[in-house]
Amino acid sequence: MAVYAVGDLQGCLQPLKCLLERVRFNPAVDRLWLVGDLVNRGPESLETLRYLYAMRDSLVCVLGNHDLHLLAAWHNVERLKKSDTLREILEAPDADQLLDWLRRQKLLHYDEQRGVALVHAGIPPQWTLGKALELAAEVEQVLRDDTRLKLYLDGMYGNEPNKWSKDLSGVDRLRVITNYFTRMRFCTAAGKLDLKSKEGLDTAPKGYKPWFAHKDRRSRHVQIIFGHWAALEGQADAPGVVALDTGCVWGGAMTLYNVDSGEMHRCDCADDGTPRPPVSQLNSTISPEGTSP
Ligand SMILES: [Mn+2]
Repeated sequence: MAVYAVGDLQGCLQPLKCLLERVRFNPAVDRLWLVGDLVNRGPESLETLRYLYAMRDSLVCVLGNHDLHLLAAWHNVERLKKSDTLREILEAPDADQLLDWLRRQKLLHYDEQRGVALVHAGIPPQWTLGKALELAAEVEQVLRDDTRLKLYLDGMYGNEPNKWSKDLSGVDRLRVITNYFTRMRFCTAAGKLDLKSKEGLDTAPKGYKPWFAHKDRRSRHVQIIFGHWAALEGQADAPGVVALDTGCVWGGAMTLYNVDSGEMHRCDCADDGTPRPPVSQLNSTISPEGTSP
């Protein structure tokens, strides 16, 4: 049995198939961990979701900002933006089945035996792994709760509050937890978020660093596998963190990581014949910042 983790798919199904063939992935015995952002921007979001749903028993999946955006659009189609490529999912006859599966996924996964965590954006420096798991579970419970789901999805957009406090309650509390796990890039040592800067490492405001670069980060004893940050190009310069978003949807590559051996595999995403946004748009469209989760 092998465990693999794969970077942001964003509707790019062919490179995923390329990687699974490369390692002769066997869904009967092997496991595939997904860092989230399964859909949006890429060419085959609906087919990607269907493909994953069909192999759901072999997957561990954490949600990304684009996945939450899809769930919000499922409940309120007005949430769709011009740059989204999610409408085909919402209009599919099997949409309810796929999205009901999606909303039962986690924000944070921890494999105790391996000492490895899986999360879309990261774990903020001020939280221990235990605290992070506890807070992720709060949001996961709301996602599964029909009576609270819509209120959460409508209220999750926005950049405030920009820092965790145990005194937060209601949708503000859920929003900041969600932003840490699914949108964070730069923050202070105390966990104050900057959600406005672009992806480039040189864009951080004074006092802010990549979440994983804070020396006293309380989850530093656990390996953390994450995606979301294509500009890192798979190079997070800190021990114990594995950055897997290598910008497939922008014509980069998709990366598959063997969690036990550390071996990396890449399949190129540029040559599958699908049209892509020019690289010049990368900064403005790489993630639905500002108004999206
Ligand atoms: Mn993302």
